[in-house]
Amino acid sequence: MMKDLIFATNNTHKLDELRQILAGRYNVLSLNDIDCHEDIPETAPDIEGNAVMKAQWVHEHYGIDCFSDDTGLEVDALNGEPGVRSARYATDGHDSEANIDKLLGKLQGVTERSARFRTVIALIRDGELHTFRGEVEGEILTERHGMGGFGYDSVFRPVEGDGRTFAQMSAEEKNAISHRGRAVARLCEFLNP
Ligand code: ITT
Repeated sequence: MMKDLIFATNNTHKLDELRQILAGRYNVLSLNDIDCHEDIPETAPDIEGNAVMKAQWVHEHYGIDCFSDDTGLEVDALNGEPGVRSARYATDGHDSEANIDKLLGKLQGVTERSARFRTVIALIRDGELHTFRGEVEGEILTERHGMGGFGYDSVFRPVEGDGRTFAQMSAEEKNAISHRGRAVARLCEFLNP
């Protein structure tokens, strides 16, 4: 019997990635699967705080073990923006196309385009909190390349790789080097040492 793990996210792309990475090892359940349809607060000043807030909220309201992911894109030329505001950079909603347009607009004419994705995963197991981190260095291109992935993937080219963006890679290729893939690898090591 595969063990259930609740992933406290409303982002179906993240859910798909996690299900693929943990396939055969864990049965990843979504908020939908546990009939949670609320908007979980994410008001902390950094991604670690938001990851912890989401996992604790589900634990408090449902009394079950769970984990969450909070991710930010940090662009050096923008002093780490959009960072913790990555999801709502351009609008109040999660409009990835508008977020990319805003980012490319701010970087117009900027040649130093280094950036990184950072993920913090917060796990609550047996009432105890554990956090896991993952990062990937890269750069922001001047236009979109590729149709895969989600969020900012089409403008992010990882340093490790062959010049393609995350949106031009297969899910396996992205997961092997991505912020989330790395954070999940640490989560797995902890769960199955
Ligand atoms: P939750 O329900 O898990 O909070 P969310 O979409 O609000 O989902 P985040 O706050 O962590 O998640 O997302 C920050 C933003 O960064 C959001 O706009 C995503 O589209 C983007 N993002 C997250 N992971 C990404 C990835 O692997 N590649 C590209 N963009 C990503």
